[in-house]
Amino acid sequence: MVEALTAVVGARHVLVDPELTGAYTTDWTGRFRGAAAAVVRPADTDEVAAVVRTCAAHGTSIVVQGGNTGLVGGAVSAADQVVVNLQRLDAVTDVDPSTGQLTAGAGVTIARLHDAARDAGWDYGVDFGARDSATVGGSIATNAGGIRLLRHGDTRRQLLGVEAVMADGSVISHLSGLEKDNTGYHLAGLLCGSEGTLGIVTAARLRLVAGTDERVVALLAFADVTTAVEAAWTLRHDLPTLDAAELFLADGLDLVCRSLDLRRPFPEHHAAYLLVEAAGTSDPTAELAAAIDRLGAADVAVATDARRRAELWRYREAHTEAINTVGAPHKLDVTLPAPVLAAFFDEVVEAVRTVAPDARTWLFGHAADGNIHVNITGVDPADETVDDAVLQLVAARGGSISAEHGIGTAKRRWLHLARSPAELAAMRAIKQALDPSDLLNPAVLF
Ligand code: 2HG
Ligand code: ZN
Repeated sequence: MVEALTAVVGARHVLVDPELTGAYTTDWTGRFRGAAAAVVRPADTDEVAAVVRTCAAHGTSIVVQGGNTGLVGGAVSAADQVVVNLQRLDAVTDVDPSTGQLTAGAGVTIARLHDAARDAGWDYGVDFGARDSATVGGSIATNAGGIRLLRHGDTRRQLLGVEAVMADGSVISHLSGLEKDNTGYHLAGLLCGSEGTLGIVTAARLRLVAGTDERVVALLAFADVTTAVEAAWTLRHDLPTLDAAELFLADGLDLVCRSLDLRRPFPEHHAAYLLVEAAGTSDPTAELAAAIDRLGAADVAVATDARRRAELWRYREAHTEAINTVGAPHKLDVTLPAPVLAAFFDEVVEAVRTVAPDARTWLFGHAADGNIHVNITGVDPADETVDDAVLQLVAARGGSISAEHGIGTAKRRWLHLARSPAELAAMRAIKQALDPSDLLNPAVLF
């Protein structure tokens, strides 16, 4: 099989030495450690199709991978599998500044996509902390949400069409970018969020959003979580230019400042913080300041210039790397309905304490859409007791067990908490129809 794969992509792009494959077989957090028969790096859609046919002929299943920044073990392979890494499919083509569309290869990073959109006088509506490594393909596979979802929606909303290699090696290509096109099943929408289980997305036609160059960031401090959460919802209603509303807590801020050697943002300590960004075509500072006045914040820091804005964002975005310095975390990315969101903060800490008294729970996330990242450190990577306690609580409160990271291999045990037997049967029927031999990401989702 390795010989046949080498004939397709060239010897340089088939890796079998564990020294070389290691970076592709361990996830970003270090919690999920896999292996691989080979890591293959095809250059284009035709090579991906040939790789799929080769693996199928050898009865070897495939794990699809982009920037390997996923947080649910969805791109971590086993010793008898082939990793198909798509980072070389990194072309941005057919940029159309008049309609605000472009085509991006699966391996284009989210940061590069933003640059390409801005070069065309537009912007891309989805953004998140892993932007420098995460890829278009991975963001489609997981239907990534991120920090601007409250304004521009999720990745699926940006998707006009895809090119994809199916499990039988056939290629579907729908990159014309027609805005109105109700002609049968929306296959791009189906592949988006399917976590590589139905087909391998190799390129996407993406809708861009109008550029909003005038930006202001404010960090607000609150005496309690309830006031901070309510502030996020109030801003969502009162401030049409709201681009992001991100929440974190006192212990998370302490950890970030300690591990990254950052100066604290305020002289006093506060229980909860809300990082808010407003963006428009004219300066939104006065509008933001007026909205903030009504929120009951204990302290406020405002930044208009790019350097200072980035400094304020750092307190929020550095949570992921700061938590990793404590140890490989269990990550439970969940959404709660608005009415129970604030109470969830205490409830989840208590739920974890009950089953793992020595664990630490870190809470932060996208407050305005109810998405909280529950990170738990001090627990063995393989011990799923805390995962079970948190996800059962989330389901009992009417929430989602995966807001934006996907199910991967990490949460498939709990999929039944989020989907009815009839929904699961429909999902399995789709998988069976499109990938009857279980060739693509067989350990993911089900
Ligand atoms: C974020 O919002 C990412 O920063 C990562 O979704 C969340 O590290 C996490 O748990
Ligand atoms: Zn997030």
